[in-house]
Amino acid sequence: MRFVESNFIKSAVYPKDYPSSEFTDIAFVGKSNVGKSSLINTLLNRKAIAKVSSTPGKTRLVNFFKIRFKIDETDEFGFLNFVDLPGYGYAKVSKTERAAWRKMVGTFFEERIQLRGVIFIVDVRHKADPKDAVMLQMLQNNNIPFLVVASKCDKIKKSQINKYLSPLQKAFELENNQITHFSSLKKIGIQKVTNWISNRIL
Ligand SMILES: Nc1nc2c(ncn2[C@@H]2O[C@H](COP(=O)(O)OP(=O)(O)OP(=O)(O)O)[C@@H](O)[C@H]2O)c(=O)[nH]1
Ligand SMILES: [Mg+2]
Repeated sequence: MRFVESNFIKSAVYPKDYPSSEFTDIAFVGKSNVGKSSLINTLLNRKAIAKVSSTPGKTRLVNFFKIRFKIDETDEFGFLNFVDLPGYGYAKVSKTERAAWRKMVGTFFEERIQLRGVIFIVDVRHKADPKDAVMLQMLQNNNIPFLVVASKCDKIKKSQINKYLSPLQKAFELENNQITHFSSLKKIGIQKVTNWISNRIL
């Protein structure tokens, strides 16, 4: 699969505002500032279709993008939606906002029937975080297939990647094929993530 064209559709909070679409969704979740929006841009080979910011908490709504893809070794094309979900775990967020986030993301997982899988992004340098464990539980409770993507791997030495991935894999009780590393800066891991998405969609 190769992503050939992408367009922002809309932002939403409530299911009534989700774009109705006959196409399936792949969503992106993770703590604030882990690089969700950057990863989307990198996969799509776009500079800034998803808004990237040095200020955490930039993505506050559920953002939908329509993606046209080409299927490998054929002349066939198809469509899917990418969904950039707001990040969690940002310290300067009130209790009320936190509850609103939980409701917004929880409702999306429960009600978006065409959701086929989630790319769950963590910072490769960070130890297993209880907030991520809560997210994992939300995904498992809703039977949503997920791939853990350890981002910003350009920040560590190549030879150290397994040293960082193994404890995460262990803590989250993941199979080998449920975790991979990624760098938007160095464009590492694009193929693995794309293949996972392809297997969920095709
Ligand atoms: N070194 C490095 N920095 C990255 C990478 N990906 C993202 N960043 C930086 O991390 C910061 C946050 O990136 P975003 O893509 O906005 O992160 P996000 O998870 O969408 O953040 P929120 O929407 O605020 O939750 C920005 O300063 C990015 O430039 C990466 O692969 N390597
Ligand atoms: Mg973002």
